[in-house]
Formats: sequence, C-alpha cells, structure tokens
Amino acid sequence: MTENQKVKKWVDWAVDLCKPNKVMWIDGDTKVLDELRNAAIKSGELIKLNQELLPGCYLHRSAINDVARSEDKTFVCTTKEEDAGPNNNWRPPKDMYTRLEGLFDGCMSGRTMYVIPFCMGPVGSPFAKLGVEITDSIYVVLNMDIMTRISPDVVKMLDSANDFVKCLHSTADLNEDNRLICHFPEDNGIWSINSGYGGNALLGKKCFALRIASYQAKQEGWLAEHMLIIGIENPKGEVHYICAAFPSACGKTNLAMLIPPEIYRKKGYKVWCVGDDIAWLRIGPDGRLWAINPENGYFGVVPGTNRQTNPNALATIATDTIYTNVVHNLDSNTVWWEGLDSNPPENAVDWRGEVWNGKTAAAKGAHPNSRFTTPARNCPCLSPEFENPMGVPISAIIFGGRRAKTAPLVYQARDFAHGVFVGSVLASETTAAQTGAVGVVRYDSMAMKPFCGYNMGDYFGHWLEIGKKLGDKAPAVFNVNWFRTDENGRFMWPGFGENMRVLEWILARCNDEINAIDTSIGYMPRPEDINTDGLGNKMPPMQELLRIDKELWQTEIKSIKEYYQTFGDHLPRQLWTELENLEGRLK
Ligand code: OXD
Ligand code: MN
Repeated sequence: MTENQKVKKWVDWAVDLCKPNKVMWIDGDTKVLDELRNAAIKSGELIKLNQELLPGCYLHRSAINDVARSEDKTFVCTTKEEDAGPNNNWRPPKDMYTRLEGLFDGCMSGRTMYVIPFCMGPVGSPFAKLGVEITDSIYVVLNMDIMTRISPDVVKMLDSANDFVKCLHSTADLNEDNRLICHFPEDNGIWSINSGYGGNALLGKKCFALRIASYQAKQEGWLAEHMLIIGIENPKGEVHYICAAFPSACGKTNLAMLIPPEIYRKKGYKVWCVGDDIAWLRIGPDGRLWAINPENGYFGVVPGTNRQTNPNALATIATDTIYTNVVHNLDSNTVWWEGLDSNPPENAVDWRGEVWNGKTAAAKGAHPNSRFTTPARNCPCLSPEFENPMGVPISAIIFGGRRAKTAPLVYQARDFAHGVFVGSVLASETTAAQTGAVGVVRYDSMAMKPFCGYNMGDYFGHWLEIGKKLGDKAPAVFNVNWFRTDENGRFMWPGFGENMRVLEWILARCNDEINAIDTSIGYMPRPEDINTDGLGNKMPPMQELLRIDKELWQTEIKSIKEYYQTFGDHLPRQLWTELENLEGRLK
C-alpha cells in the first residue's frame, strides 16, 4: 500500500472499473512472489523446470495468437493528430478512453488485481522514473519483478512522488479483435488489454521506457532511446562507453554481451554490458552525454542463442529465468530451441503445447520470437556501473541496419548534425523471415519507428537541439552494417565477437588515434585499418565491405526524399540540407 493519495485514487478508480475479487499490492516480497509462482504452476500458467539443471527457471506457453508486439493495435492518443505523427496509429483520446472503458468494465471479475509500484532506472538515481502497473496476470507480475526495480524502497519513493506513469493492463479474454495497446502521453497513461505478450503487457518496457519516456524526454530536454549500452575496457584499464541502436532482431543483445576474440582478450580487452535494449540519455554536469539503462533484466529472443553466438546470454539464462514459447524437453524437464545445438529432443512438447519430436518434426519447436526474461545481475559481463545513479559517459553512438549492398561495414558521420541525419535514415531490408517482398527498404529512424511516442519529425528536431547543447562535447556518431552480402547472398563479415574489430576502429576515432578517409558518405577506415589478425578462414574481403556504390546511393537518396516528405513541415530544414549536401558530394 502507498501513502500517495494520487496513486490511491487511481487504484480505487481502477478497482471500480475492472471489478476484481481481490486487490494485492506487490513490493517484491519473495514470500508473496513464491506463492504467486506456486499458484501459476498449479494453474498451468508456469511449468517448473528441472531445478538441478536450471535453478529458478520456469517455462510459460502463451496463447498461440499472442506471440509478438501488435503494432497495428498500438496507438498514441494525443489531442492533435499531428503530434502523434505519421509514425504512429492515432485516435482522439476521448474516443479511445470510451472504447477502453467499455473493454475494461468488469474485465477482472473473479480475478485478483495486482498493483505493482516499480522504478525504471537505479533506485535513487536522478534519471529514474516511477510507474505503477495494474494487472490481472501473474506472468506479468513475475516478469515485471525481473525487468524493473520493485521493492519497499520504491514504494517509499512513490509515497512522496508527484509523478508516476499509470499503467493499466488486463489479459481480459485475449481476444485479438479487442486487443489494444494505447498510450496517452499527455496524461502519463498506458492502457493495454487482451494481450499477455512482453512488449504489449510489461508496460515498463516499450510502452513506458520508450513511448511515454520519449515524449517526457522531449518536454524535459533528454533522450529515451532504443539503444544498448556497453563499456569497452582497453589494456590500459580505461573504459569507453558506447550506445548503439539497431532495429529489432538485428543482434542487439549479442553485441551488448560481446566477448572479444582471443587476440583482444590476450591483450586485456573486455566488454561490459550496461544495457541491451533501452538507454535514457541526459547531458551531465560536465556537458557530456550520460546514459542509464532503465531496465533491470533482459527480455531477449531465444532462438539462435548458443555457445558461439552469445555465451554470456547462455550463462545468464541458466538460472532465475522465465522462458516463453520454447520447446519443453520431457525427458530432462529442460528447454530447447532452434539454434541451441544440433541435438533436439525427441520426447518433447513444442511452443504450441503439442507433442513434438525434434528428429522427425517438420515444423519448428520453439516460436521464432520465443523469449527469455532474466535478471541483469546474472550476466557474467554486467558492468560494475550498472547501478551507478549517474550512469556512464557516452563516447560514441552507433546506428546499424540490415543492408545487403548499400551501407559499408562502418563509416563515421562528419559531425553530430550529420549523425542525426544518418540515424534518421537508418533502414533495414526485409528478409525471408517477413511476409511480403524480400529486399524492400524500410526506414526505422534511430530504430525508434515503432517506439517514438510523438511525431518523428519533431523527434529529429529534438535530437538536433540536444546536439546544439552538447556542442563539441557531443559523442561521435557512426553507422555499421554487419549484413553486407556477396554475389551469392552470403554474409561477408563474420559478425558476433568479431564485431570488436570495428569497435576498436570506432574507439580509435573517438580518441583521435587514427586518421580516416573523407568520403562522400562520411569518414571511413582504410581496409588495413580494420584489424583482421587471427581471422584465418573467416578473412573478409575488406575492400568489398568498405566499397561505396554511388549508383545505389543515388537510388537511396530518392527513397530518403520520399520518406522525409511523409513528415511534411515537421521535418527540420537542417535534415533536408544534410540530404542535399550528401547528394552534392555523390555527384
Ligand atoms: C524487443 C523489440 O523486444 O525491439 O526488444 O522488439
Ligand atoms: Mn528492442
């Protein structure tokens, strides 16, 4: 319970609307959480896995119509449509509140309402923000306990807080037709109904820490970004911090937990993970940009995680983890997924809950978007600065998409404003994993297209403003592309841990230790500036990886123009100038 009258009033209002049988406050008490876990095991919502092999680990299978973020059912409801921008679905707040009140009316009858005060960011940090999530799902309670900070200290903070984000959630009857994830940035509110999926239901994550926070950040002069944060320690023991934005499913968690190749490890290089998905960035007292990770855990994609791609993630998810929609190995009572090893279980149940034999089955056993929810404290390379209330100072910002031909392995923006341009035209090409044509360019500016809680044209303007305030203390901005392919469609760059070689060049640039070639698109390394020692048969064709195809870039300029036009007057004039300058340089 809290002393905060505003919170009490809001909870009372939610009780009147949702009509639960019982209300239960969650403050992180382990006895209470254990009881809830046991109740979920009893009802079948959770399966207790082999506690000798996977201590503290559980398996959950979602409804089969509820396995990913529902972008078409996600709305930003601002008074004026243009404030939401072409990047968001929009409805007038009044209309949406009326529809939601109808759906929430009595949705918790016969159920318990859980009230969870939570903190995004280290408790006591001036960067941190409070929320309260109301939900009727034990799975959501247990996931929120991993992903956010929940404790009696947080309840105490809430007692005297003026501000908190109101997060109302119900799984209701999981009816897709009535599924809605709605944001009311002007009221600090989120309403989500008919989904239990992480991105739709753990409202601290995408809904609060990105959509609502990006809106708050615009008002308050900071940035809420879809970025990992890592610290790279060099042999001298100095640590430089980098933020990186990649669209979903481009390997952010792998980069966030990177283990440097042996030749780097021998020299004393280490990579520390501060965050794998979200960064809140503010200008510090020294005028530099500082970042915290507002989350307390990782909600990562499971398939493809293995000893080669991400050994740190594999170690992290061996304990205290909730697995969602992976294969249940009935012989060992453990879990399996595609890409773990080449030894799928024969006596198993797939993510749909059906009998599955990995040796003979045609269909995949784990859902391609199956997930782990796991606490940050378990990560072997967790940064010692993870709980630092001031965060870490950022030397470089990296943007990266999935491009077969256009973008080279790496280039550096000419200055911060050019970096904003580079981030604004971040794009990925569709792969066979998506429906529709392959190779279509989709813009995902700063990897924030699905997560920016206001008009992206204004968001670009906000980035430029932050750049002006930072002046010559602004971090250097880079673009990377791990996904360039050869004429046979094979990736040219080995990726994963070897990405350290590109990070080394990026840091050398930040520290003014190496010259670069001034090209039409930005500053680039000479092929010999990327260290390829010890790559053996993974030796990449560096010339090809760094080639700029001017014709492709001219085509790119045409599609950037079309994209920019969608923002009308909201697109800052300065970005048009950056585009014209690029066009001029390419001639
Ligand atoms: C995520 C996403 O789940 O970006 O992190 O979709
Ligand atoms: Mn993400």
